[in-house]
Amino acid sequence: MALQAASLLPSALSIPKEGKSSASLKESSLFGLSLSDCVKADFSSSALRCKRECNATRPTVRPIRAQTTAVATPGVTRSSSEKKKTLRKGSVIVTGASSGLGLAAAKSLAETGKWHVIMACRDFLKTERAAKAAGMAKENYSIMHLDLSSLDSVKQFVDNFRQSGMPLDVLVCNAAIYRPTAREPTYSAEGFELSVGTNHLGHFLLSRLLLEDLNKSDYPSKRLIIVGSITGNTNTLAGNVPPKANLGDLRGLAGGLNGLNSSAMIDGGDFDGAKAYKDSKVCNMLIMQEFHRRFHEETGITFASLYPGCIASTGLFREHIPLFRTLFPPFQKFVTKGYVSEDDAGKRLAQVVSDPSLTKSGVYWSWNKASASFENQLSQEASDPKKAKKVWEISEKLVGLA
Ligand code: NDP
Ligand code: PMR
Repeated sequence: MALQAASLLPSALSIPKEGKSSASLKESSLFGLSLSDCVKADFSSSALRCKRECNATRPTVRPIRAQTTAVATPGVTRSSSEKKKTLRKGSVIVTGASSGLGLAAAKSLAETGKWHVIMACRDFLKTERAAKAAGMAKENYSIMHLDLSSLDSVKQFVDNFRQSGMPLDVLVCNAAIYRPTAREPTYSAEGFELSVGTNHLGHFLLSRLLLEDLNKSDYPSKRLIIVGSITGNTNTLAGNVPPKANLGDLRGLAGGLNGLNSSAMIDGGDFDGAKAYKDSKVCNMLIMQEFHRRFHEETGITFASLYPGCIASTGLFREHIPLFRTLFPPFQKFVTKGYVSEDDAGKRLAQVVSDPSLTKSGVYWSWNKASASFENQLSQEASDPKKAKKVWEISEKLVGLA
């Protein structure tokens, strides 16, 4: 089994907090239409994990070595004197690789034989089954436990990863939750509204801690990729479907998003699960740019984000009402024509991880109808450097880095 480490950790706690009145409950919507009868799906993560020691199946801790059939990629040859050296396998962490985009990208990278994928997931068994079902060869992946809704879990993951002795060449922050039918906020282990807590704050701490590891890598192209989305960008039609992303003056974020002495929403408004997701995506895209401004020149690391297309049938919509899940894929296929399959989206993300032509930093990638990548424009809010700096500074305090 490709298990490297899966720790028993206090897992995702989504605890409804007291103190929110029903006046703040939001109607859910289907394609923008109000639906009062939709049912809130319960969200609970698998609480029990297999406890395994980091090196249980890896008796000697050492960096991943090139396979016997290692390929010398022209774009990654380091200098003329080293020309004969073949490049070792790249080592990439993908969060949320148990399904959807993350799994498809993991599969796409693994099957090149040039990458070892560390699937950083909260549900070990689900991930192992998914990797097997996807036909991933066991020497091409490891699974490590990571629950982004717990900062302790994030720190534990970083420790486990370091103990494994593997290098880190690329980090992909992909995992996310979307709670469009939630009528009340639920909270992460540290008491942050769960969508922003998981999608933004968990990834923020993870990438801040792992920056050091990325920096140590001797791989020719080191990258930190944070998955964004069109729905966080109000300069698009999709981004104008209510509720629209809007971080406002960040008063809710500054107050800790705890729903008690501050709002659970970044802008300080009433809770709205769909908006919380879109706001979290704006944070993802802002943070990628702030990383670029702070660290690209000094480290040479490429920081990038992307919108992979509308992958309308992934688990992201698991909490949406059944009617939405039935109609959304054909709507995207035949009406907006924004649909993309999991496989194709996975190839796009894999391109951003490994394509030698996509090394530009500070960029938000999208793909045109011919499936060619291009550098897309972010909305005004999602590209506002002042807001990015503020989100960064507040987030540092919330995750205990400042
Ligand atoms: P999926 O639901 O299929 O994948 C989300 C992944 O995140 C799952 O592996 C899930 O794990 C994981 N995850 C959720 N919560 C946590 C947590 N607390 N700790 C660790 N992992 C967690 O959705 P997608 O593949 O669609 O989404 C992947 C990314 O793509 C997201 O960032 C999303 O915003 C983005 N995106 C998706 C689009 C789409 O149309 N689907 C469009 C644009 C962007 P588990 O299996 O345990 O639930
Ligand atoms: Mg959208 C070109 C038009 C386009 C695209 C590319 C998307 C992508 N959507 C488009 C248009 C529309 N959508 C229109 C016109 C409507 C109103 C009828 C609409 C509605 C809609 C809903 C209700 N769309 C949605 C929802 C969701 O719940 C999804 C969402 O916001 O998840 C956060 C969603 C999405 N539309 C997309 C994409 C990519 C999503 C979901 C994924 C995401 O951003 O992560």
